[in-house]
Amino acid sequence: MADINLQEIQDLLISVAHEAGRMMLTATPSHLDSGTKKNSADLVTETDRAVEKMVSTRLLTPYPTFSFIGEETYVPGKTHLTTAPTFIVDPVDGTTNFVHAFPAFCISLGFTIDKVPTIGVIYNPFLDELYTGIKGQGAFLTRNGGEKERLPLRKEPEPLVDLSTCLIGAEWGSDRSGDNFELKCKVFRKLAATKENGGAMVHSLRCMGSAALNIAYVAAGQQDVFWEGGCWAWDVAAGWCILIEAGGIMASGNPGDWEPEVDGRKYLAVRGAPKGQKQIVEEMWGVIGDGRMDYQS
Ligand code: LIP
Repeated sequence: MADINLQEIQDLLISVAHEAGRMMLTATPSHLDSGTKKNSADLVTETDRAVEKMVSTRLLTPYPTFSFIGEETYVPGKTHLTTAPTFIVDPVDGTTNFVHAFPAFCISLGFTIDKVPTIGVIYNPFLDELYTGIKGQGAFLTRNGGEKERLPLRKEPEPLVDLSTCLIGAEWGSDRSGDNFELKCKVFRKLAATKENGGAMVHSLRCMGSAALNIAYVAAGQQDVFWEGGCWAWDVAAGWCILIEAGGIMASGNPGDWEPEVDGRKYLAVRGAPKGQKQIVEEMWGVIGDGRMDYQS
C-alpha cells in the first residue's frame, strides 16, 4: 500500500467534513421529520442519508477501488470490514443530539488499511471543532479554524491513578432491555457508588451521545475513559486512529481482550498517560466482573 497518499486522503476527508458540517447546520431536524430504525431511541434523519450520499460520492469518485462502509447503507450480514483500504463513515454521529439541537454531534470519517485505523477525521460543526490523525503522524485539534493544537492538549498528561480520579464517558445506547442493558446499569451503578458500597466512586459519568466525540475527548485528555458496547465501526474508526496517535489505548469493552477488532462493537478507550493505562483497563474489567456484553457484528 506504499502508493497510498495518506495526507491527500486526509485533506479530502477534511474538505468533505466541512461540507457535511454546512449541511448539518442548515438542516432543521426535528422529531417530526426524523425516522427510527431499530426502535424509538434509534433515530435517523434525512440529513444522515443526504450527508452519507454526498460523502460516498466525493470519496469514491477519486478512489473507486477503495471499499466504503457507511452507517446508512450498511446491510446487516452482508457488509463486512475487510483488509482492503476502506472508508468507514458515520454521516451524523450523535443523531439524537442533532435532532434535539444538543451541541454534541459530528461527522466521523475513518480510513482503515488491513483493518487498522489509519486516518481519522471528526468534525463537530456546531462548535467548529476538527479532530484529525494519521497513523504515525500525530493527532490534532483545530478550533474555530485556528492553529492546529497537538493532542493530548496537556503537554505532560498526569499519570492515571485509579478509577476514583477518572471522568468516564459511557452510553446507554438504544437497547433498553435485555442482558446488555442490565449489565450497563450494573456497571454504571458500580462506577458511581462509594467504595464502602463496593463501588469505584469515579469523579463522574458522562453520556455525551456520540461515540466519536467521546473518543476524541479521551484523545484530547478531557475525559479519562470511554466504555461502550453496541456502537459500530463507523462510530469508532476515526476516533481510534486519533486516540492512538494521542498516546491513548483501545482495549475491548469486555474483559480480557487487549486487541479488539474495529468492528467488534465493544470498546474501552483510555487516554494517554505516562503511567496507569493498563491498571485502569484492568480496574474497569474488574467492575464488569463476570458479565459480558454480546453484540452481533
Ligand atoms: C450513536 C453513538 C452513541 C451510541 C448509540 C449510537 P448515531 O450513533 O454514537 O454513542 O450510544 O448507540 O450508535 O446513531 O448517533 O450515529
